[in-house]
Amino acid sequence: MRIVDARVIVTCPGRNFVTLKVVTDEGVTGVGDATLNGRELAVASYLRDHVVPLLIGRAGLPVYQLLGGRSREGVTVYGHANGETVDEVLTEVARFVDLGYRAVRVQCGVPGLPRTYGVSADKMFYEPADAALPTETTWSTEAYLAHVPGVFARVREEFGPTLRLLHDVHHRLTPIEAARLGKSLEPYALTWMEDPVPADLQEGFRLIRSHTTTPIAVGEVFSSIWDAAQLIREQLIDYVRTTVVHAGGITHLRRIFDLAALHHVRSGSHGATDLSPVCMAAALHLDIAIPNFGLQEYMRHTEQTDEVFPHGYHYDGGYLHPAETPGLGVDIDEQAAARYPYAPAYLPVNRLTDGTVHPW
Ligand code: EZ4
Ligand code: CO
Repeated sequence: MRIVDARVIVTCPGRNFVTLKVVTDEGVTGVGDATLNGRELAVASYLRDHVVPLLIGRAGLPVYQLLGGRSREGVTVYGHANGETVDEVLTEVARFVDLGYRAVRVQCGVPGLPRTYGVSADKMFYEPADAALPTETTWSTEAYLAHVPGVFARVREEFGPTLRLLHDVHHRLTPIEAARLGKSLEPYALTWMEDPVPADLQEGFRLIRSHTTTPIAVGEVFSSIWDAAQLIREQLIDYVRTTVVHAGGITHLRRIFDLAALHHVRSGSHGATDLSPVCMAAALHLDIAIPNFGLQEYMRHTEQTDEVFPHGYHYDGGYLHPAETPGLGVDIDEQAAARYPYAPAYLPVNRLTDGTVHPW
């Protein structure tokens, strides 16, 4: 589909309007309002003489071009390295480094806790919704806070100062506990400490912020700009992790990222495997276009998922690249989808060692 004509229509049905009508070779047309009150003809000339010649022959564009075009060559991604023991973690980090990753999230088992968030037997294909009924996990803030700094000390020792390291607290601490964790991780220069506390109480982040320079990322469960507005305006976070599918689609997410840009906050969209390749494709078009892109989470989907959602984005040397085909560049193979019927799967519940239910 190509643009074959673009006409500027100036009319005055009671008042002046300048309208641009774009016509394609497939008969699809589109209109846009270009009225500038009192300067209508200047805009008409601008469009006719300077813009329309640039449009002829174009169309069928990938979404990122509609968002203003590329700001960068590729989308820097991070992967999930995890292990029960520190040695296992080091092996997993090395695997990501060998694949070209420049940023790695590090999660480690905690001695004394039978299962910990972020640690999986499946390694790269980690899926926390792992059973038809919720499994139970155990939590101890004391054991966790005592163990994590040592893990990062080992990772830094092994991989040096420039590999970008991240860690997900998964909303398990109070603000003052998170402040302590952030302080204890400062020597290891994390790119971010994720979801240190549940973010419903936005002002609670002031407490964390006033104690530590470890950068903070939050927002994977936010559903609108209002969930992040105070955090962004008061510069209480460094990365906002909102996603296309949870936070209102591409247009609303763009609005959140634009507000963030004004306040030195960068994007760090959630990209767990429970977000389909459709969401990932949309995220990549935004990521490549916005000025304040930070990092994109990239948990690889399984072969079956990739089969159901054929897509044109691809990984290369630490970057994801959005498809160059029109739109998002992702499809759904309905026949393949029908071969995989719904199967109930729940996320775990989490309890303190005395049985108290605790955020997962
Ligand atoms: O636990 O998407 O940063 N990533 C995460 C994920 C979530 C899953 C489940 O909702 O926190 O692993
Ligand atoms: Co997270």
